[in-house]
Amino acid sequence: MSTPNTTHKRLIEWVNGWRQLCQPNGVYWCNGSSQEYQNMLDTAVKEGLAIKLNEKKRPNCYLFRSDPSDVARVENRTFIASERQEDAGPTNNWIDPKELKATMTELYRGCMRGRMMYVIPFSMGPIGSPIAKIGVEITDSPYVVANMHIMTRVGTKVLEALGDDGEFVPAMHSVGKPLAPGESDNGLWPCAPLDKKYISHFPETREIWSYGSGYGGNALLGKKCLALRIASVQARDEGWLAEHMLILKLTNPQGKVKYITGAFPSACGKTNLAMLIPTIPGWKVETIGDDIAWMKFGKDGRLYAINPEYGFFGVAPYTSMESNPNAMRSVEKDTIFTNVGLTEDKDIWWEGIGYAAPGKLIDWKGREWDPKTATEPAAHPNSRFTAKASNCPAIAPEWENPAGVPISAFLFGGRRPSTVPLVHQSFNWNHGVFIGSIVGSEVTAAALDLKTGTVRRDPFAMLPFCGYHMGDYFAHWIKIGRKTNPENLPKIFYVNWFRKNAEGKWLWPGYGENSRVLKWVFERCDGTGKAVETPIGYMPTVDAIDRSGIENIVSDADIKELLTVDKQGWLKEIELIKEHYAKFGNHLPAELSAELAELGKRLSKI
Ligand code: O2Y
Ligand code: MN
Repeated sequence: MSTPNTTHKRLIEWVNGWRQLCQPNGVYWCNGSSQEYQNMLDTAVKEGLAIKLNEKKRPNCYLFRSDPSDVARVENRTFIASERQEDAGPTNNWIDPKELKATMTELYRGCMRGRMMYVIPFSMGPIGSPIAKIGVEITDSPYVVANMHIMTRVGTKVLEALGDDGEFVPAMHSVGKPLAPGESDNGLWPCAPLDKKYISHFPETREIWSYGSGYGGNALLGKKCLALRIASVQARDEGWLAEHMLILKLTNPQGKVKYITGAFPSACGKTNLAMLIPTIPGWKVETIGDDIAWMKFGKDGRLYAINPEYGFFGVAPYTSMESNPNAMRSVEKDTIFTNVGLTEDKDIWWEGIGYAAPGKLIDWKGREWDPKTATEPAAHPNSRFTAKASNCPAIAPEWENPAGVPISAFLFGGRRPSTVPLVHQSFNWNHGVFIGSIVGSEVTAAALDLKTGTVRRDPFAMLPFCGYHMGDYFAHWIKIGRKTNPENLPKIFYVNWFRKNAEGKWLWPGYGENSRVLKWVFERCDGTGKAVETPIGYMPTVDAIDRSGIENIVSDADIKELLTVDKQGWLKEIELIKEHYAKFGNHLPAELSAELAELGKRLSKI
């Protein structure tokens, strides 16, 4: 139990209202101290919900195992409850806000019985930054409190910044599992059944109501719910950008710096790119953020970005010293792991960690797991680590600069084994918006029930995260391009690390070698970088991509193939883009239909 360290009347009334409805045992206002963080984890260990890992091998680290029904963001239970259905658009689930609030109010009634209600004041972005925003999350989950400590800036200092009547985004969360008198969780992750889970957003009133899930993006409400779905609406109304983008700092051998953001659909290696170690001598990549960028215009007319987060909620499987050494070093201490395997000496293990399982394990479901006989993975494919950004050896010293960093380039990309070349650059801003609007990945998982080879479009990598009509979101991007001189705008590139040849072999080695593409992007922003004009945009000449030292891996023939325009492929692509665009009806900006038509005309000339 604690008393609020605030005189913010609206906030206190908001908390009191939920306290009356949810009927918790008490209310605890989070102060953000390390003692508080430790108390959350100690409580979880006592309840059997967490395991403290080997202090010598993994100091101050904990393992949680979730319920098998609660392992990822649930897109089909995520709702944009705008007043008008049309404003949510064709890519979001919509429910009338009154109806949704009525349903959820009944779910929330008494939902915190037997539990503590935690109030978490948090800042997305450095406290006091003109780009940052404050949220307050109510939750009944100590796991959420501990994770929010890592992922956001939490506590008294946020309440101080909020003052008596500052703006905040109210974010309500409950795991939806009240406890009867004398009942405890008994080691079982609390959550509600799938059909009772609701991850709801009310864009007009900037509210978030989440019920029934304790996992990741469903429960850590600063991340996808606030920093993307609600913030995208605020950004539209206020003339800035809230994007699903990594931010990296790239330094050339002469010490010249450029900041680059990248939007890639989930599970396309954003964290790996943000923490990349270049293979080309003298070049350096440092991390500003791995998932979200908020960008506003500075006085000089350029876009400045902050990472609104404070940590990484990274996917564990296939993170290794080979794929991402900086991520591996980030999780050496002070880390929360969720749904990974547990070794006999209480360390973590997951598929693709870079070494064989050191004997028998306990898998993410808490069962004995033997590498010799296992038929299922030890770690859930969406198992996660939560680690502070400051743990990352590659974090840039200026990553918390309240003014943000000036952005020179936007990268867009997805997994495209065919058609899309290694890299191309848009002719101008509107053409770049066109490129962002057609981002997608070829579907490989039969589980998605789509034909292999089908492109799942994920415009701007924002499909699950845009809080309003995606056609209007495209229009917002077009409008942003008119707010400053064209030379101030970031240059826009489409990259594809996943191109294959006719035999199905990857043409590009990826990982640290992607620095070679970053080098060309840097040079293009610097006015050097050789390029040719093609129907799809500017492309590097074959000698413009530095292949020194990898000529035996990427042959002359390979680089030519990586950098050719596949006319037939693009003509098919145009038909697919038409289908994709048809969904947005009269919300599709005329500028994008014009870009598509122009692409067709240019292709017909070669
Ligand atoms: O499944 C979840 O709840 C996490 S999803 C996630 C986590 C970190 C960064 N990005 C994502 C995503 O889905 O884009
Ligand atoms: Mn993401």
